[in-house]
Amino acid sequence: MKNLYSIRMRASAQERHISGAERIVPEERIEKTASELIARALSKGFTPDTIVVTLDSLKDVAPIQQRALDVVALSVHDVRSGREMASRILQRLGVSVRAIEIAMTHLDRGASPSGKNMRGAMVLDASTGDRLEQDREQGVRASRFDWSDDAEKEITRLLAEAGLTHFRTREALALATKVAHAPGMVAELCWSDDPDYTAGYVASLAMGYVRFPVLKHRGNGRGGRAFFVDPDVFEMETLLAYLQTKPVLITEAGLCRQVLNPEMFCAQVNGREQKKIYT
Ligand code: WAQ
Ligand code: MG
Repeated sequence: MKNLYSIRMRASAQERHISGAERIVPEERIEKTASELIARALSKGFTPDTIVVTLDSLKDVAPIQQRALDVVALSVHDVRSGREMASRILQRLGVSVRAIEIAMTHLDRGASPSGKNMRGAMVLDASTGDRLEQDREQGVRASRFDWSDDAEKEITRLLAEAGLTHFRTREALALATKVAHAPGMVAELCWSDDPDYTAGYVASLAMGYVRFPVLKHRGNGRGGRAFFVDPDVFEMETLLAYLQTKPVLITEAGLCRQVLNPEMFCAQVNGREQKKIYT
C-alpha cells in the first residue's frame, strides 16, 4: 500500500463557511490535489478570507474499502411532495415522525443555536428526535473518505446515464456511503445549503441513496444534514471515532436508477417488510 494522505480544504469569508472538500491521495499527488482544492475554493465568485488546507498522513492505517450505496433518483417536482416522500422513506427505515419533523424544522431555519447553518451534522435519536451532538454550532463532521480512481470514473459514468452530472452528487454519495456504514446509524437526511441547489437525499444501508431533485425552495440558503441513530446501539465516542478518523476508500460503484413514478416507488417501499440493518 502506497503512503496515503488525507487532504481537506475549507474556505470561509467573514467567518462564514463557503466551501469544503475531502480527498485521500498517494504522496505523489499531494501537490496537484492541494492546488485543485485551492482552485475550487477560489471559484465561488468571491474571494475567501481564509482557506485552510490540512494534510495528514494515514501512516499505516489502511482505508476500509466500501461499495457505494445504490442510487435511486426520484422525479419529484415540488418541495411538498419531495419532503412527504422523504418522510415516508425515513419512517420505513424506523425513524419516528417526531424525529423527522424535528430534523426538517431545524434544517429549515438553520440548525445551529444562532440560526445559521451548522458546519457539520445534527445527530438525532431516531425515536425521540432528541439532539445528541455536543456542539450544536459545529455539529459532527464526517471526514477521511474518497473514491478510488476506478470507482470514481465508473460512478461518474453511471450517474451521468441517470442524468446526474453535478460533482456535488458524486461527493454527497461518497459522504453518505461512509455515514451509512457507521455503527448505530439508521439513516441520513440532507439538503444543500447552497441557495441555487435544491436537491437532497435520504441515505441508508437498507435502501441506498434516495435522491430528490427538490427538498427546498430555490433561493433558500438554509440546509444541512441530520444523522438519525438507533438509541439502543449508538455510542457517541464510537460514532465519532469512525466518522472523523477511520479512512474510507470507496472502491466500487453501486447501481444507479431513475424512478419516474415516485408514488409507485414509495408504495413498494411501504409494502416491503421492514428490516433493521445495523453494522
Ligand atoms: N460532515 C457532516 N456534515 C456536513 C459535512 C460533513 N463533511 N459537510 C457539510 N455538512 C453539512 C453542513 O451542515 C452543510 O451546511 C450541509 O451539510 C450542506 O452541505 O445532487 O451540497 O456541501 O444528489 O451544501 C445533496 C444532494 C447536496 C446532492 C449536499 O451539501 C445530489 C450539499 P453542502
Ligand atoms: Mg454548501
